[in-house]
Amino acid sequence: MLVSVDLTAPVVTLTAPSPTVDPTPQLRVVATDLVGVPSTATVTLDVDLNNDGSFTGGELGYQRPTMQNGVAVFALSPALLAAGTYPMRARLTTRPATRAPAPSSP
Ligand SMILES: [Ca+2]
Repeated sequence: MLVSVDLTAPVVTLTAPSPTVDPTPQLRVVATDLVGVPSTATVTLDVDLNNDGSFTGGELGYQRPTMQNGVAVFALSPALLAAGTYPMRARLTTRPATRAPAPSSP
């Protein structure tokens, strides 16, 4: 038997069909937490479009699917433009995100 101890953030699991020929594959995000996932939790999907191992620019916040009761099932949108390998990750936000202002150049 596995015992998990909940000390930190909810666990977010992203499931995608791979390999697939579908440019808009159906994805599934499941968030689980011992005390329940807050109803205000939102999911942000990042897609590493150029497969360079980092998520930058437009790869961040590629899609923001709707989550209900800790589960989001959705088709990837916008569609992927070419065959390739696209690492993805899902992030869970449980409170309104606060953004630090971008550094300004002198
Ligand atoms: Ca990238």
